[in-house]
Amino acid sequence: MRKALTLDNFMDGLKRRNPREPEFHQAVYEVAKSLVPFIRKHPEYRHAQILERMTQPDRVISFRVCWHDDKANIRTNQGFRIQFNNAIGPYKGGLRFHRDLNLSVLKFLGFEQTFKNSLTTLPLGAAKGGADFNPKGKSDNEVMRFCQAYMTELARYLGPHVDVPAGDGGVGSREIAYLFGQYKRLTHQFDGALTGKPIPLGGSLVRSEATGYGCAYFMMQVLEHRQQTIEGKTCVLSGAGNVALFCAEKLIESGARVVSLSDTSGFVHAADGLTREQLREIKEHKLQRREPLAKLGKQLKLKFHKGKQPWGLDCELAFPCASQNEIGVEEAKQLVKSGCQALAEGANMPVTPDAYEVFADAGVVFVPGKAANAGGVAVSGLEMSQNRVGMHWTAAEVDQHLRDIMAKIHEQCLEHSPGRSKSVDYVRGANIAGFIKVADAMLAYGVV
Ligand code: NDP
Ligand code: 2IT
Repeated sequence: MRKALTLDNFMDGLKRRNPREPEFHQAVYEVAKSLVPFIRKHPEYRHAQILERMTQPDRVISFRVCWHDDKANIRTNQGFRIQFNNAIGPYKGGLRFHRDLNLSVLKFLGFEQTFKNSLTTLPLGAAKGGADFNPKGKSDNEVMRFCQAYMTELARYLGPHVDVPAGDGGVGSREIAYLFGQYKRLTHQFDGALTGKPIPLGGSLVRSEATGYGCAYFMMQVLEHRQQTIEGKTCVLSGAGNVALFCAEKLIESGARVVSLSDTSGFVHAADGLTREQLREIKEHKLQRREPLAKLGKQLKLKFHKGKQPWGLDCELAFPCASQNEIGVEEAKQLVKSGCQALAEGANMPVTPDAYEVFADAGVVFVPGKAANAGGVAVSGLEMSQNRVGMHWTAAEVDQHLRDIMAKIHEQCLEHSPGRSKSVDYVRGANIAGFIKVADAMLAYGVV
C-alpha cells in the first residue's frame, strides 16, 4: 500500500534518498508545497509518480579536472554536470564556478531549471553544472587552462540536441569563449552546443543583458497588473555581476531609482539613485577589471558600506541578484520595515523559506526566480534557434522576443494562481504552470 501523498511524507522520502543536501531539500520543498495539493487533485500525475521522477536527475556526471597554474603547480578540481530532465528539449542550464560549489547546490539549481525552462515556452530541458574552481585572483591564462581541462571531459556529454550549457555565477562570456574553443577543437564541430558566446563566435545579441533586463520587464508586468508603473520607484539591488548590473541598467533606463549594488566586499549606496555614468563605471570595474566594489565607492563619491547588505535602505522594490539564501528572516524584516512592496528574485533562490513567510504575512508581492530570472535562459534558447538556422537577429528583435516571453511567463503565473485578483500568488502560479508542461510530456513518454 502506497503512503498518502502529503508534503511531510514526500519530503521525508526525498531527504532519505538525498541525505546532507540542504539546498536541494529547500528548493524541492518550495515547489512541493504548491504541487502536492495540486497533484492530489490530479491522480494521473500521482499514479505515474511524476513528482518523484522529476526530483531525481536523469544523471549526475562528476569528474576530475587537472590543470597547471601560472607557477606550473598541478591543481585539481571537481567538475560536475547534472542532466536533470530532457522531457521537453535538450538539457539546458548554466555552469557555475565557485569555491564552495557542491552537489546539493547543483541539484537545487538543476531542479529549479526544469520549471524555469518550461515557463519560457521554449523547448528546453534542464541541467546545471560547474566546478569548485575559484576564479578570483586567477590570471586569464589560468582561467583558460582550467576551462580547457574542464571541457576536455565535459565535451563527450554535450551537443546542440543533447546538452547545451551557458554561464552562471563566475562564468561569463570570457569563460564560455574558452570552453567553446576547446569543445570545437575536440569535436571538430562549430555548432550551438554552448550559449552565451561572444557575438563573433555565434552568440546572440542581448544574451548578456537578458537575465537582468528580463527581471526588470517582469517587475513592470507585476506593476502594470496593479495599475502602477516603474517610473520613480526606489529599487534596492544586491549583486554587481551579470544579473544585477543589467537589471539596474534597465530599471534606470525606465525611470526607476536604483539606490544600491553589492558584492562580497559590501554595498554602494546612491541615495538619489545611480546615474547612467556611475553605472557605466561600475560595469567596467566589475565586468572588465573584476575588482571589488570596495575599490570604487570613493572614486564615484558613493557611500560604501563594508561587509554589509543593502536591505535596510528605504525602498519600494527589491531585486536580490547575488546568490542563494542571501535574504533570511532578519533581512526580510528589514525590507518590510523599509517599505518594500514587491520583490523579484534575480538570483536563484536568494530568499529562504522562512523569509518568504515574512513577505507573505506583510503582503509583499513575491516573484520567484524561476519566473523573474528566466530571461537569461530564454535568450539562450533564442541563441540556439539562431545557431540552428545560421542567422543573427538584431538587438531590437531579440529584445522584443524577450519582452514577449516575460509577458507570457507573467500570464502563465496569473493563469495558475488562485484567483486573478491583485494579490497574485506568483510562487504557486509559476510552480504549477512550469510543472504541467513537463509532467504532461513525461506522461506521454510512458515509463522511461
Ligand atoms: P556573477 O558571478 O556575474 O555575479 C554575482 C555577483 O553577486 C557578484 O557581484 C558577487 O560578488 C555577488 N555575490 C555572490 N555571492 C555573494 C554573497 N554571498 N554576498 C554578497 N555578494 C555576493 O553571477 P550572475 O550575476 O551571473 O548570477 C547571480 C545570480 O543569478 C546567481 O544566483 C545565478 O544562479 C543567477 N542567475 C544567473 C543567470 C545568468 O544568466 N547569468 C540567469 C539566471 C539566474 P563578487 O564580485 O565579490 O564575487
Ligand atoms: O540560472 C539560469 O537560468 C542560468 N544560469 C542561465 C542558463 C542558460 O542556459 O542560459
